[in-house]
Amino acid sequence: MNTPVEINFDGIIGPSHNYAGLSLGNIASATNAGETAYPREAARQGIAKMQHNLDLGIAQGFFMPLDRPNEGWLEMLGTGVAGAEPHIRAAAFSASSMWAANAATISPAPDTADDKCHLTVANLQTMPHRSHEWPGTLAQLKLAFADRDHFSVHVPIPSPFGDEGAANHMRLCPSHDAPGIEIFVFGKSGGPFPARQHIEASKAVARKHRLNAERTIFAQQAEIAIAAGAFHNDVVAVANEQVLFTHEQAFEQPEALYGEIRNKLPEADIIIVPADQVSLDDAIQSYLFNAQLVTLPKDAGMALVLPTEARENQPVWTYLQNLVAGNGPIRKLCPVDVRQSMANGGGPACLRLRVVANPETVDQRFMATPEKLERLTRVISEYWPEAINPGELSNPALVNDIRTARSRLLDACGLNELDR
Ligand code: SUG
Repeated sequence: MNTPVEINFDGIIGPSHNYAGLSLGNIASATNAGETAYPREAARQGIAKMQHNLDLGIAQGFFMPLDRPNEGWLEMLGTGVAGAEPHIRAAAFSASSMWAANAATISPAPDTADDKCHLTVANLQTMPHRSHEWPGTLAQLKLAFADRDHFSVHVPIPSPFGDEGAANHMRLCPSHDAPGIEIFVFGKSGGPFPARQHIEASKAVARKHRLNAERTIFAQQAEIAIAAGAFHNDVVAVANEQVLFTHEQAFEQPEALYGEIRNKLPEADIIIVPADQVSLDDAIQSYLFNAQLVTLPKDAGMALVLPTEARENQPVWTYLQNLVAGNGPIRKLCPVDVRQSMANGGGPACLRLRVVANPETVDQRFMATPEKLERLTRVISEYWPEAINPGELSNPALVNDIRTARSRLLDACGLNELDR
């Protein structure tokens, strides 16, 4: 079995999961600031999503939560957990590495000049709480994809060029194991909100991944989409194999982009959701595009693994039901409950990083099986805090519980070398 397949690596939701309102431009994060979070329930929801995808017949992997609070980072800022101002303390505690779509950008081997799968860890420098993720993420990528015959792992793009990883990158191809085209979506401005992906970062990633310029596209994200709360492109568009499923208002120059895509990949199937059926606001509230658009085994077509919020939004659900009733490639809707992550602006697709590779070339400690997911659930049920309010982050007992919880998970996966 040497054919590369799509593997979804989910970020396990860490024991410090909380709602601190840290992400300007992310409506859910702002709305839920200060609410009590439920890390144990959150992590179980994440595991259930992974099990659901295994049940669909999709290869699944995972990444460990990072060591939080990040005391090394606080030290660089001349402070510590007890003395830090609340917004800095919250940034040090954030469990934001759960959103693995922001971990790195991936170019599978069929697209690259040296026939290796290239991964560039994202610098995430626009948001302070995410800017210190990359060293911990890089350590895991180097372990998981240590096989140098098949993978090439790159350090982050330097400042000041913000890079948010796969959330702003789409690949279209006839099938996962065939050469495809790669679309890098960058932001220029977003009204009152920051554009997090810089074009120079996207171009640098494309160069480092040794992509063919003829099969690479750079497209600007619509300013109105960012201003409406689509802080990453994967909130308004998703691609899988030959299908691009996108909101009409996702891109600044949609017609030019669709033309370039059809030109470079004639078999592309572009499904455009019109704003008069699903408004940008409904798209962002329901996260219908933050679905995992996956290819089902046995020629069963494609499925959208969606947040349950999409089922509760009437225009969105009506649109989706009509979509799967038609003759198009998307045939199945699978709502999953990831509400704890959703309340921080992270849907099913945010929680995963797609890597096209032969699973046998990946360090098996990062690959999921039903038994392993059960083992992880036992650790989570025993050690993850039940509830966290951002007001209690300075409590030393909580810090201790969070540390112990992560260590037990590393033990369970044989990944203690990731311990600090
Ligand atoms: O970067 N939320 C994340 C959500 C990331 C979603 N990822 C993708 N769209 N791929 C973010 O805005 C909120 C944390 C807080 O407010 O406590 C947060 O970081």
